[in-house]
Amino acid sequence: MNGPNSVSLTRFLIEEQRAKGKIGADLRLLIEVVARACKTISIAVGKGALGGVLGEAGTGNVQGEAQKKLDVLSNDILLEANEWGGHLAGLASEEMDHPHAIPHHFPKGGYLLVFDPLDGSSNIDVNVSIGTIFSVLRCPEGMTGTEDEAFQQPGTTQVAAGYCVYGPSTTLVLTVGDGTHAFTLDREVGSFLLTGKNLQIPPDTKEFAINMSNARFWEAPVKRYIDELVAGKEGPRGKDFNMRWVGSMVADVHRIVTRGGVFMYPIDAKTMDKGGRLRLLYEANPMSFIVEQAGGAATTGRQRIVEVKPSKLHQRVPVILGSRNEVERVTGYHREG
Ligand code: AHM
Ligand code: MG
Repeated sequence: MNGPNSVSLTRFLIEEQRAKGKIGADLRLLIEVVARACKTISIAVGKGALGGVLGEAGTGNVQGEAQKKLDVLSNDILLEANEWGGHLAGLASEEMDHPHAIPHHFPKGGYLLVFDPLDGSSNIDVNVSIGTIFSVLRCPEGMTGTEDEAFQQPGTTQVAAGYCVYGPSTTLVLTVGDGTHAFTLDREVGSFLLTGKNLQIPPDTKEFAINMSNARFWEAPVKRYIDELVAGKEGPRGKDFNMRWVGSMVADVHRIVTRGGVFMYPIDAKTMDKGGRLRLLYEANPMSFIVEQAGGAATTGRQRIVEVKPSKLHQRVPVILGSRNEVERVTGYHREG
């Protein structure tokens, strides 16, 4: 892959800026800085037990979840990398109650960055793929970027979104609203190289991802849909389906972006009072943008995810995304009730 004709992330972004006018210099800088932070996180993750970074941090986040050392470290890496560049008005993350203000001695810019620094916390200590998810918004007029409300924008306003999966290879998947593209980290050279241009999620699939242990809590439309898949060839779908559940949204979505499938974390009796399991602003919205730009679909079961108007920074939402025809089918079951 690496050679005279390889396209680095930098070159890709400059060409998007030059040829298509899709992005400006500030957004290009922002994405490059996030990518650089992901490289640093990738190195920390890769050291595993040797780096002394595994285990609990001994703290909790705003959502009452125990933080791992790597959750905290990844959050700090992203904050430090992004606060000095002059491209951001503010940053928010899963690991912080409220947005992080840009220190006064640094210039401020017009963008907001919101992220899940290390998604898949339960997989950190067991050497299973984990990742970073991020979304870029514009800071609304009249706001400073330190208010929760500044970030509470529907996903349709995202100007860029991406994730970086730390698996057997480190892969950054990105959209700036002009398709979804994948870049693999060349560890020797230290740069991300374009390895997948204009990824396309097949509209049909034989693979689904859901935490089956929640089956008894599901709503009727989800139960109906999954029962049909599990019934296989002998059931109403007339074909066998296969199930995969990594337990890291990044890894499950990356599989779907690569070869299709449907990913579901629906609302259920256990998460009803919270509105769902996954977070809207830094999990569901960026993943929905990426999936839609790759020809897939993403809904709550009742509404396109990116059209949900957030009322809280850490709002949760039901998630059904991936191969278009499957997402439409399960959304149809919700409509029928
Ligand atoms: P996290 O952000 O605390 O890691 O939680 C989000 C993760 C997702 O990556 C994954 O899809 C889901 O939680 C797994 O949930 P479960 O443990 O119920 O299978
Ligand atoms: Mg997460």
